[in-house]
Amino acid sequence: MINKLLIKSTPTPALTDKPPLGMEPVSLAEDISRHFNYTLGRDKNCKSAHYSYSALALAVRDRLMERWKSTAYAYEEGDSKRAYYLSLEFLMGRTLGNAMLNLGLEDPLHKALHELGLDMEELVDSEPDAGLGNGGLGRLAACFVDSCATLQLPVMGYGLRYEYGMFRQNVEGGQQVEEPDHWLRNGHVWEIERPELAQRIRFGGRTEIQEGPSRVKRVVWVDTHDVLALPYDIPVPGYQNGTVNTLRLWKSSATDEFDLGEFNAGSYSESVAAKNTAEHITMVLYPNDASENGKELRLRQQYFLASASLQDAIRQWVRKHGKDFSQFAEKNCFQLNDTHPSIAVAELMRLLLDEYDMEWGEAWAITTRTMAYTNHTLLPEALERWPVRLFRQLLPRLLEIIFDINARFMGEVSNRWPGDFDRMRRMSLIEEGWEQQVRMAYLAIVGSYSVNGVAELHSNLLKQGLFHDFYELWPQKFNNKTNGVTPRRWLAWCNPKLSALISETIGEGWVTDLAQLSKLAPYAEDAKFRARWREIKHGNKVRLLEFKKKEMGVEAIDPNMMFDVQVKRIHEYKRQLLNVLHVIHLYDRIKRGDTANWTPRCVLFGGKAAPGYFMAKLIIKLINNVANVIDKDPAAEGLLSVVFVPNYRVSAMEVICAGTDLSEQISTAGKEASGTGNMKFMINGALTIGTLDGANIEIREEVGDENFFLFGLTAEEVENTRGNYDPNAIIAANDELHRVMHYLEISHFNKFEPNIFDPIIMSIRNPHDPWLTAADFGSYVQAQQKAAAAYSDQDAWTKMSILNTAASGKFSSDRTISEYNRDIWKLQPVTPLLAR
Ligand code: 26Q
Repeated sequence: MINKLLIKSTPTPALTDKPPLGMEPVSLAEDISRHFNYTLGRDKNCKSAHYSYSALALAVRDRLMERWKSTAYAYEEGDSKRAYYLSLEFLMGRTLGNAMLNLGLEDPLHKALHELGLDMEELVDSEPDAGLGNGGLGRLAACFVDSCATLQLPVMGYGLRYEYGMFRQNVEGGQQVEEPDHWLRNGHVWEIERPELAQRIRFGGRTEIQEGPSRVKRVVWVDTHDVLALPYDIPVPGYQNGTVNTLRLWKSSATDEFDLGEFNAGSYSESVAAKNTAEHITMVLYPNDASENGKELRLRQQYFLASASLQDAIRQWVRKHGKDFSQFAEKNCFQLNDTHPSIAVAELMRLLLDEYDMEWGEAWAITTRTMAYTNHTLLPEALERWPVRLFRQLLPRLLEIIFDINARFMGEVSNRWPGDFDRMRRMSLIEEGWEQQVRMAYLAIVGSYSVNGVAELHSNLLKQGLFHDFYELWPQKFNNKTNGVTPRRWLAWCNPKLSALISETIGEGWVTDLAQLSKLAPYAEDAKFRARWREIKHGNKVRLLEFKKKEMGVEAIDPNMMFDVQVKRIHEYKRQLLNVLHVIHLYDRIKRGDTANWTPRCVLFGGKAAPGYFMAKLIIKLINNVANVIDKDPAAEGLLSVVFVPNYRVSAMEVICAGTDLSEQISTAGKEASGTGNMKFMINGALTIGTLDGANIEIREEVGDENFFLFGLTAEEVENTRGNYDPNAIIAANDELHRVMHYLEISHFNKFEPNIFDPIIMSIRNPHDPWLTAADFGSYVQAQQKAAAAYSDQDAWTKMSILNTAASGKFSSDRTISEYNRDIWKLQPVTPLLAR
């Protein structure tokens, strides 16, 4: 149903010429108080920070709302080309602080809250994180929508509104214990429900061939079990530019007539159960950041997102252009965040063929001119595959379309390489074997006009390895887009003191043009500037210690220690284990009395393990056991301290990255596609110790080798080591590693838990260890020694810290998004009516 009122009033003065809401302290205080008393119905006896937070958030939301509408009108009026970022994950974290910053409301709100006797920090901290993602890929999506709004690009994020986000992590007896994250329990002020835009999603059933009036035969998908997709819109403000874009999250819900059908058949309980299956789809985020193979509910989630989003985009198109799709590909682009939403390729075909009666050729031309695919992993085991059997059962019409796409594609391959049957087998969308599987990455490549990796090395390795056959066929599809992070959250918001110093020194332009940070480089030679830089880092370290104390109780740590930090998902390829082995080595040195010229260090770990990932959970246990032994040993006091911060999340990183001295980026070369934590640390003046992996390579290129602690095998050396790796010989030849292994092998850290770390010991000693931990230990220890020595010269360290921030401009997601736009989306920026 088209809303006549809205259409009529589209840009009429009545709606747009209302005086904008006041942005000064008095109006703000009035609105906060009105929301507290009337919208929320509270009074002076209400002491809960939650309601004050909600009142504040609603006052801020009102200011977003005006700009949100005026942005929507501007896009509508200009008939702009649009891009849609399809992602199963958006790891947004908190919204309030970011909204205040982007609306330029921080100062006036400070004053308003002061008048009302409220504490801004307490209110900001009472907001739960929106943890609708696992890690890098989900946070990247959040940084990207921020940059799109700041660049005034008409881009909408499409995702799922999970009832339960990423689990909360507790540590009990050194072990990870998962707790559900019911983040919506106290309501979510930032979302607007749009039931009028609900979409119907089909599952199950079967296909039939029917005689149609216009065509000889027509496929229809019948006897389906339908589910409704309800959109919830979240505002995404640009930085002080009047643009507010939309993140549209879908929630699943039962349809009415489905219930009724079952009810009429007399099976009331079955109908309630069916309602349950419908509502389960968006119940929980899969907490696994490597593919969890074959889970039906996950495939339901993926199709639900793809179908609802495509139908929504097509609805907008048809409203304006009717059923004329001739310009659709010029005006729309769908960016697929990994293969997770890649069923969209087949779904767009289905919608065009079956719902809009298009011919195959025309539909395929539109699909392959609108889809673009980003790959985020090189690990072959993480490539998504779905059993054909599951597809046939859940999405029979989509399976037919995938087979049709494959038949035509195989024709193309055999044209290009006649008789090369091995190549056809390798490139087929269908993997043969004891059970046929659909290869989702190949579906994404075949259906897209652009395929990109997320750092130079990663993109090159895709072309040489994983996707080599496809690169030979379509070299022009392949490109690189090195990741970035938003400077608003990851410097302006999370490090206010450093931001103020930077703005005072080089002006405020860096907030939307991070390359301007290079103007800081000369100040590395200015002793006064260095002193202020150092003082701010010290303050941030104190803040980090307070955060740690709040999260896990007291225990004094000296802020003058070097803060050596590794926070990220726990994965064997990320090698938290290598870091622990170095910690044990430092402990061994202390026990041997080898502490001349010692640099005191606090080694901080944080990160979640997938609940079913045994080795990752065991590594958490090892970190905690080692931390325990070291913290109880008076010999280590003041020299070495180890901390595992439980429940690592976006809002924790905001405190952690600002207070870090040394950033650990130590994955086995060739395994980390890019990394983005590495960038957040660099921007905030941490030095990196790292391998030549992912974006580390580009970080080192930007800052120079003299300001980076490099170690380890290269990706090429890693590949060449396969088959002739002898970790036991390395251990025997390296006294330091030998001693570390001895500590583990005499159960020094698990005296009362016999053998629990045996799997870890065996993995290090295994000649087939894919992560080559022993191979890189020696050079890692050397690089760590260099870092320690450098830190003991505080003046030299501070210079390097300043130079790291100064060289970090490339790693803004604004730069990344400008490149996506220049090479892939080709959108025009749009200034809304209510600019600012
Ligand atoms: C797939 C199928 C079923 C269940 C879960 C999944 C799944 C979910 C999340 C698979 C992978 C992920 C997340 C991957 C991820 O975060 N990759 C990281 O992406 C970052 C952004 O590009 C890179 O910087 C990191 O290097 C990469 O590891």
